[in-house]
Amino acid sequence: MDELKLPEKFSEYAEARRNGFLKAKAVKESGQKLAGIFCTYTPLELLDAAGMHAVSLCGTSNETVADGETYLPKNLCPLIKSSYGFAVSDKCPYTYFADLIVGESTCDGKKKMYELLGKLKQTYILQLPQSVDREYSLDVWTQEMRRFRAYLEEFIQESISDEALRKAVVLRNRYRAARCRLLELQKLNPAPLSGLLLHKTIEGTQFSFNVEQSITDMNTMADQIESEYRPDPQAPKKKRILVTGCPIGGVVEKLVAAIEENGGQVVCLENCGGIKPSRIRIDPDAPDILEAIAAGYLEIGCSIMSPNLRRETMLRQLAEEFQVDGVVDVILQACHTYNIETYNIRNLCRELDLPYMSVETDYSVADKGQMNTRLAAFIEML
Ligand code: BJ8
Repeated sequence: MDELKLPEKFSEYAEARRNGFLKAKAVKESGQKLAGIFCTYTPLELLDAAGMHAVSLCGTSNETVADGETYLPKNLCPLIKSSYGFAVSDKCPYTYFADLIVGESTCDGKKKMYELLGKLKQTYILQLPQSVDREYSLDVWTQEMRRFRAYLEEFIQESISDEALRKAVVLRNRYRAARCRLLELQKLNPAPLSGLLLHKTIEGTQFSFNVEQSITDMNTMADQIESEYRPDPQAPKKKRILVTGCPIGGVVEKLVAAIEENGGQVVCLENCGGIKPSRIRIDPDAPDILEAIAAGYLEIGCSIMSPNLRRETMLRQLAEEFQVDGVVDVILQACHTYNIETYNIRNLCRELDLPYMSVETDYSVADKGQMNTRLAAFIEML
């Protein structure tokens, strides 16, 4: 393919996490409130309707893992240790600026970490059902939405109207649609973007503190890519890889390098930084807007649900839509739920006749060489 000239917005968003501190500070100085979040189950529409900005506090750096280990067991997922390490060492300005932290009862490690976090900052935990199959699951999660709304109303000392929630649903649907549009450019064959840039760009939109602007920018980037896409028919074909499993923010550089420097290309990011939460659509005109929001978020196929059939359904669809050649399942060390699910995902891939590999890793660079060797061999074999 001819060298694709990427819109400048890409580098702006790729750096947004690093450069967003000043924006967060400006948000605070203007008297607006900031909510720190950790999970894609967080109902952003409620925070929007409360006039609060949401910012991800998920730790993606190895630098604060040691800080986390001072208080937490070493045998814990790096995402949890890094996140807590940031909070306890005051190294994360977003945590520092956050007026409120919102967590969910997802995996054991995260929910127990939130208890400790609650001693440092005001923290609210939404009690997420552990299954979507029970007839009362939606009821439980809807009750949690109602309780959270009441909590936020108390917190901001204002009421949150249904109308504000419906407006927020429309905005977030548009945000998710723009995100999907960008992610789905990779259905083009050959795919136009590197998995690293795509991941960083999507991640960056969570640090812009302006959802409307992010929507415009994502659509502009997609327009530009579409109009400038001219594949070179002579270029060697790359193997099209789907990445699934745990969130990859803390390992994306070594992982994508190992894939893309060895003849592969990450065409589909299924996990939480990618498509998984982006396909949620919520009806803004639903009679009970909180129930509709609850139902939308229950669509997320996370391994903390038992069973977690939604993940398998989505993987089947994505493998076909993105014409995938192989699947790489990323497990953060000590993430039991995703680790155990590798059994099901391996079987699913066998059924789909798709080569599969699971990679267990942490945020250090210690396994960079080994990861590179294993992924090179995997891609070679495709
Ligand atoms: S919806 S994937 S963001 S819980 S922290 S489960 S890696 S041991 S992050 Fe997640 Fe929400 Fe699910 Fe997505 Fe494992 Fe670590 Fe737990 Fe983790």
